[in-house]
Amino acid sequence: MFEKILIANRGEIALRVLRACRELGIKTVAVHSEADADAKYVVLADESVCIGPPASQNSYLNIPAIISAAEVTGAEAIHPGYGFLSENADFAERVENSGFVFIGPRAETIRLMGDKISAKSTMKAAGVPVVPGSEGQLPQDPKELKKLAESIGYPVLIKAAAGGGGRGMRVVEREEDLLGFLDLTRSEARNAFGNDTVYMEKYLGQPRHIEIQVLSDEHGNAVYLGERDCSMQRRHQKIIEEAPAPGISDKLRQKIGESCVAACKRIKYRGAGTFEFLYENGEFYFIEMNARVQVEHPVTELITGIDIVQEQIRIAAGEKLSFRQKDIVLRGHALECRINAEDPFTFAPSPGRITQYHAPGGPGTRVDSHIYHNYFVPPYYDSLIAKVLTHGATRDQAIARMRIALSEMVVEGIKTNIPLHQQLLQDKAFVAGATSIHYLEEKLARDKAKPS
Ligand code: MV4
Repeated sequence: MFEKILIANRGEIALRVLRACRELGIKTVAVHSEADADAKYVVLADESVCIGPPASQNSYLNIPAIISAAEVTGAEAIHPGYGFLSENADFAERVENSGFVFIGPRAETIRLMGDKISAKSTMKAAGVPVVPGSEGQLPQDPKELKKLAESIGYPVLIKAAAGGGGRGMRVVEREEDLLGFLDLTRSEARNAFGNDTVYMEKYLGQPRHIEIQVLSDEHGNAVYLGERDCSMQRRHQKIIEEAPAPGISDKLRQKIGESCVAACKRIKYRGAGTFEFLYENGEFYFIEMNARVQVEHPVTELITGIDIVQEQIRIAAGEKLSFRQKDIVLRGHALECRINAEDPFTFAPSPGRITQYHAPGGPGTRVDSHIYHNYFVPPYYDSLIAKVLTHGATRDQAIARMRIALSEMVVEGIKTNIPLHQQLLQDKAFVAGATSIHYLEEKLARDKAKPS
């Protein structure tokens, strides 16, 4: 096992990784920007290194500064968390070429999954069900393009190969828009990603977003840890996640889970990963793979009892998974509410000093947060300040516990989206487990038109 790990991230996930290291008896190095000098994880870490000014570009994305910090502190491995450099194949490569272990997949796997066309064709070949669409690159000939769209069936969706997470997509409802929208998406992709490769898929109108968590070691062992439903989102920012997904049978879970495990073995996947699916009319359709730990990983931890971050570290250290698929039992139901420093209804960011803070607690409640009384939420980064999680024997119990947790939580001095969460926890469709990826935006539009 490693003796010292450098944590190349900030906020709640830096603290989450730090806690995993401490439990494994591993020393930690925190790297931080000038704006995060008084962060909790910086104080708790065994060592810390300031890597630059507040802007992420000059600090948390500053590859030479992070590698130098690992060199001067004698860290053996680097945990990238999520966001920032976590899915940057060049970073993973430079970390390994500098003699450190990257806690995540091999650079080549990150690159494969970063190109959404190669990710999809890899998964299809491995037996994972994918959204019907073009195979590889699109034809040049307009007639061929129209024939392809016709055979997929309108509406179709044009997606950038270098996109993902909702960037670089356009729905085409009818043939007369096809060529124009294709050019538009291509030029947007060229501007945004420096790569104008696009592909085409059947557009699914009302899907849910369900993802499968996997762990895969370097000895050919892989497991799936069930699924999460992340349909409650706005502008591709998830706000509530849960596990298991409402209405997924054990049989269907097993079928889709086994296909993900087969894919992991086939590509020799290393570490924790997530297969993202759209789920509509009882069918799963793969869209993307995330080659990192995700914000919402704790809902899976609560129902499986497995510490995903510790497993990432063990796998990176070359250990074998200590459990098999049959050892994994899903117990009860878990919810996560992402608490953001923002206006609950306009979504305008609300950085500033926290003048009062009381965290919720009690049976089945977990709070992952780096904030504290008098903490200053800096304006430079993501607005996530806390993840409030509840676990119960049933979904209803997890919901009841979440209502209580949110009612106990006090964050003053800044605005938070707690009031929005409180509304959603009373929402009929949410409580019935009957939403889709468009539900929240449609609800917000309705509420705006007709304030209750
Ligand atoms: C889709 C889709 C409908 N049909 N693909 C958006 C983010 C990116 N990961 C894929 N996305 C979508 N792909 C087909 N063929 C709808 C979305 C989508 C979405 C997906 C997951 C979560 C939220 C979403 C919000 C809008 C659109």
